[in-house]
Amino acid sequence: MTTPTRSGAHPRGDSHPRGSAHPRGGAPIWSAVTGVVAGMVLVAVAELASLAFSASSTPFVAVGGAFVDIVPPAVKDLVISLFGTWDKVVLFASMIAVYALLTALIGRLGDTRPRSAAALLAGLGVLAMVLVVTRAQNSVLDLLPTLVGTVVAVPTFLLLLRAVHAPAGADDADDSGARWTRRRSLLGVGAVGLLAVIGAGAARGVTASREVARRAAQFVLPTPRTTAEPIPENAQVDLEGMPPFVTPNADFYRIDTALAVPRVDPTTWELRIHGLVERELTLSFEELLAEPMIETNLTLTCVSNAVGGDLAGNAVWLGVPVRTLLERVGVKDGADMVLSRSVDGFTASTPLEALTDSRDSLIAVGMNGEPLPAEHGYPVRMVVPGLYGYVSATKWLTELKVTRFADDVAYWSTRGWSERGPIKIASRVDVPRSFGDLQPDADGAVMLGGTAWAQQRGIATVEVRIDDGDWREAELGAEVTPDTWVQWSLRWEEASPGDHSIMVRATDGEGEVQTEERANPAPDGSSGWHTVRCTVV
Ligand SMILES: Nc1nc2c(c(=O)[nH]1)N[C@H]1C(S)=C(S)[C@@H](COP(=O)(O)O)O[C@H]1N2
Ligand SMILES: [Mo]
Repeated sequence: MTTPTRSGAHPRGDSHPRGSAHPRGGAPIWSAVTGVVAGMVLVAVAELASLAFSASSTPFVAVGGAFVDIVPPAVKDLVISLFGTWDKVVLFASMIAVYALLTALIGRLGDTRPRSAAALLAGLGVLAMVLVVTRAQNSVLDLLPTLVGTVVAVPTFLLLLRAVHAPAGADDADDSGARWTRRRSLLGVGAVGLLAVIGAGAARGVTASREVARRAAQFVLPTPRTTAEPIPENAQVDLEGMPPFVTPNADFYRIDTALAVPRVDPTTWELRIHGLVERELTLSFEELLAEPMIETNLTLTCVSNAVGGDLAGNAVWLGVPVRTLLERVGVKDGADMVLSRSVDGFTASTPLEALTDSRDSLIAVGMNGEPLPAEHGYPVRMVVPGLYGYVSATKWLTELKVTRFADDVAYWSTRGWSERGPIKIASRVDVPRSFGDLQPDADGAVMLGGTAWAQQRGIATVEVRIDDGDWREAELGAEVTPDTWVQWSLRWEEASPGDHSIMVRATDGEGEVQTEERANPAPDGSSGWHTVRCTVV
């Protein structure tokens, strides 16, 4: 008696449509692959369907965005310190890995319990839909791409599972025929996977080219009423390896929680100013452009910047002083904070006085003579001298709520970061790079160089200490404003061959010496003296 029975030697056989008598050495792996391919179909179809919606309507972007929102500050800090601005690549790669693992497990389950497996796959789709619609910039309609993806992926999954397990035909004895049919099924699975990859790639490509087209249609910047201080030539230390004094837009560091850069249409954009004000104000983009604008040099820095890190950039910003708009709406007594909000739901809490005192806090539309790049907040963002970006530099700005610290909490403040973020004094060695070589000149001297900043107070002196020597005062490049970084250089005369350490500290315009005390970025910015090790060759 060789007829398989339900309780017999083939316990897994009952859910296979037929052919439990088939040896299927590869089936477990192939069912896992089937799960992964079905998962790819879900994402690819959703990506393609999202072309009719917004970039943020794809499940991947929504799931990643939700993940970014719940990750604890310590982890965010670690990821940024390990990967810098590659953080998003790392996030997407880990998401892909987790997703591949989950769908592979679902595929494996499909081997014995196809219905439950299909339900789980659908469950993943539903979970993604929930996350899509709860993203701030999305509406209910944005769940449609994921819905379509799920509706296509689930039956595809069941079909592929059946194909992978299908016997040759009625005649089980025809072994070569069985192998041939099997090979065809596996090829089919591969082909569907390939199609999914091509579809997703094409969708991404279209999104990217739309971005290019949109940029081409950007507006012409208005002329400022007062132009920025001209940058003297000697602001830039003339030494190979020094960063440019003005950071080109394309090289400007980018830090934000947005996985898909929000695409804001300036023709429908509005800025609403409300809260503790005498009269609310809503400005269209055209109205904003008609406001008197000023230009200002300002170095932006991120609270996540580690000692010696490069999450800082210096640009010329063009915009409307926040002060003038706040004067127009009339701030009521009791207000001490302005909560700025982005189209993607990010918020920052800026102390009211930083927006009403004499500093150049701007509602900015221009960066280094160009409209804001999409990554840096197009069409409108805020910049505030003296405060870290997370409490002031809201990109894709759409709302200012005049309020009180007691009543409202900003995005990062609910995640363990300090609700106020004045920038700490910072200085770093740029030349040499860490573990770099230094080549002495004919006189046996080497040039050292770096950058220092203390926005609002300015940098008074920078000192450098080589090995255990005395502090030596560095030469400073021209200071453009107290809100911009300065570059420093030091000629080290008697550089002796061998390994050395180079340490730097700055003193701000108020006489405060940068503290040696090491602090991590969380909760309110790193501190400590930057030291690099190098070799004089
Ligand atoms: N909408 C939005 N704006 C944002 C952020 C964000 O996550 N979302 N991040 C802030 C932080 S933490 C910093 S340091 C600056 C960085 O600005 P940049 O990317 O133009 O350098 O933007 C700020 N504005
Ligand atoms: Mo930041």
